[in-house]
Amino acid sequence: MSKKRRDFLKQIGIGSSALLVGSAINKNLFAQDTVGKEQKAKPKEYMVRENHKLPPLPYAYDSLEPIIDVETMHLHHDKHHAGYVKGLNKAESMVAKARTENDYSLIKHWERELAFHGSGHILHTIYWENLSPQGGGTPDGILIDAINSEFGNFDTFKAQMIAATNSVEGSGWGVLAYQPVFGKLTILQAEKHQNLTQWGAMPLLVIDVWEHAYYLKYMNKRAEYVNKIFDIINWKDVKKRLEQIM
Ligand code: MN3
Repeated sequence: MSKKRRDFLKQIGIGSSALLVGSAINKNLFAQDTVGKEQKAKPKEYMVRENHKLPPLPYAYDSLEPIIDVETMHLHHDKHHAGYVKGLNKAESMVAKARTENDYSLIKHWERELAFHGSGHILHTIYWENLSPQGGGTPDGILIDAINSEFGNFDTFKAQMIAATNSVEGSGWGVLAYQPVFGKLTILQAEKHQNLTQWGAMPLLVIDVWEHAYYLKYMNKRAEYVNKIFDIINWKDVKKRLEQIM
């Protein structure tokens, strides 16, 4: 680090101990105040990206009790979802670094991380909003019209959604999606977060069946969790997602 930069950081109140912490904070500052000649002198500097933030839950942690317990909500949101946000930021940073350094020797790994953590972040963000303490019941408006059109009626849709979600192999999701290419709803399974999709499908309702979503309360009884979650589905949110696409 140049003396000039050290002086600059001192001026803005970042002392020498903070500088020793290293990692993201310092690299962000480096990238932002690297201009002109210094940029040429340090061609390998790159921005550590923190584009993605963990969104807060749209309700209290204990408000989905007794269907989803408060301990599961804390672990699931604060640890698991936070981990996907962190992993996505890291993957975006590392592909940016690969571009800057023109070194793509690890690109396969980071592209896989982009797919896994990016999809994990997207699906969890939808999952929280899909649920509500005031949820349950049945959908209305264009959502029930689209369900009736594709599945015949709500009960048939629900039977397929539950069967597809329960039978996800290993960790994954049941997904009700709108497929704009075909102009209709479809039910898909996702293994992990990113496998077994149709390109273009827009998730409207997602049910997380990774064990971390239910194991504390339901243990190995995935089907019981999937059945009960229908009592807290926020159909207004699911309908809003369809309205925004159509
Ligand atoms: Mn999860």
